[in-house]
Amino acid sequence: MKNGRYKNQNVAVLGAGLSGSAAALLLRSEGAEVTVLDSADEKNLLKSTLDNLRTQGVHVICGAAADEDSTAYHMAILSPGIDPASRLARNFFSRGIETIGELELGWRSCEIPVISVTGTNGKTTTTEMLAEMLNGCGQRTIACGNIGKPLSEVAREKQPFDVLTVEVSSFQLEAIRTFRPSISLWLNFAPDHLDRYRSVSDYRAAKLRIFENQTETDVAVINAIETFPGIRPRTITFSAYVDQADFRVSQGAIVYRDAAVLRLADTKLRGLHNIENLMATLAAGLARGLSFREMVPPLCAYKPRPHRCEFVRELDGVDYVNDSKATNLDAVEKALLAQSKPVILIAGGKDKGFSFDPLRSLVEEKVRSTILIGEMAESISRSWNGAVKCEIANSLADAVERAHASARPGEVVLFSPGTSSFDMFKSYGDRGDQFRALVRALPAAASRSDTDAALAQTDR
Ligand code: UMA
Repeated sequence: MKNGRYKNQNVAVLGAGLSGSAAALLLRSEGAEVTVLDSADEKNLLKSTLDNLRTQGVHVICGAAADEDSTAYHMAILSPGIDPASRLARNFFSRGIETIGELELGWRSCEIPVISVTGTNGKTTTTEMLAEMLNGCGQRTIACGNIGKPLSEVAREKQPFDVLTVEVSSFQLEAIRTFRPSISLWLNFAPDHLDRYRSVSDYRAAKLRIFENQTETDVAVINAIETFPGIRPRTITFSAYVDQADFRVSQGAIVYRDAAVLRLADTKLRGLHNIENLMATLAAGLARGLSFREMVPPLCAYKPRPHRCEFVRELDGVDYVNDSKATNLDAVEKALLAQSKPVILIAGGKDKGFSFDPLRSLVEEKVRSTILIGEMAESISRSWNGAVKCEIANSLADAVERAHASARPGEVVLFSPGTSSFDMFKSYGDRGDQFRALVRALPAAASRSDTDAALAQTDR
């Protein structure tokens, strides 16, 4: 018989993805009887995940039976991707069953201080860079949370870390109760996820919960161009756009209170948005008691992850850049601003409830031609009609072909979709991997004309 804080409790876990699976295994390890419920049919879920859960004594209910389950539970754990307005979640709220998010569950079992990172864009880069920097400075940590490894999994594994570096999304924060990071990072804010939230202010309110349980002894690293009335933690501010901040930019360097601490040319990151990510990382390190002398070498060694303005190749004088991680307009704007060459833009994807109108003037300025894909192709074409040439492609392969055919030497083909991938792909990673493979398979001009000549021969 297992012991633990959930002994003899009957707990439901909603969702059989990464979060649900991690939550179920943590609860089992702490003595609970666990049922995982998922609205999808069993054949559409990962067999290895379900097999592993069942081997650990977890009961699994899938499909319509999950949405209609009427068993009594002590509490329920909600996966972040499940909308509280979904049938599955409402079935628990309407019965008054205490429902918390997976992040909150992981936090309750976690005995290690937490640094948490939120923001509309740059969360993953900053979380990963911060974790690499802390480890490089001898503070043992792991990058977890929305980045891919759920906090509940880290809490169950009980490895000897000094601090946890946790990427947190609005979906996770909206279901917290006591989650209290000792250091919180707020990178930036822009409209997103309007398919889930009724308004931009609802989305911001969910994110602001990162500060909710922090006290005067905690630290908030915040973007100086935003206001956060009434937050309790001590603040460290940063900005690449204004000078009234603890961290700012001057003469090609990041400056902290008038002393240059990091030369930008020494890092592998480019663009003002990445400078802010670097500033926030330095600020978090400072709050952990590190010196700039310790922090700078690992920061300069950090290489950004794939799918974030990732240079794929140069072909016939044209650069190909994979920015599949751009799942909102703010990210496309930053990717466009970072380009110094005329752009052939491939954009489009799932309809998340917003229009591409706000990018119209920037697109007119930076983009020579656009190729649109996915659910939003028609709507983006309407938004940018008259500002730039818009073509609609019937697949990503077709879009890459069209871009290759029309790009001229000295231009850049930028794949920055501006919305999420789930209409055509498994994830932004899958979408970016497919783009990269398609680009790598493109023939160079010489071999293209060889092929054309060979085809012409055959035709004759
Ligand atoms: N499901 C239902 N009923 C519903 C809806 C979904 O049962 O009404 C089920 C699905 O059938 C599926 C499961 O819920 O089996 C999926 O749950 P999930 O969407 O929470 O996915 P996880 O695999 O648990 O991944 C989540 C995060 N996903 C989302 O927030 C959408 C991952 O972030 C995160 O890496 C992971 O937990 C570990 O913490 C991804 C993401 O896209 C990267 N995040 C958004 C973003 O970054 O913009 C917020």
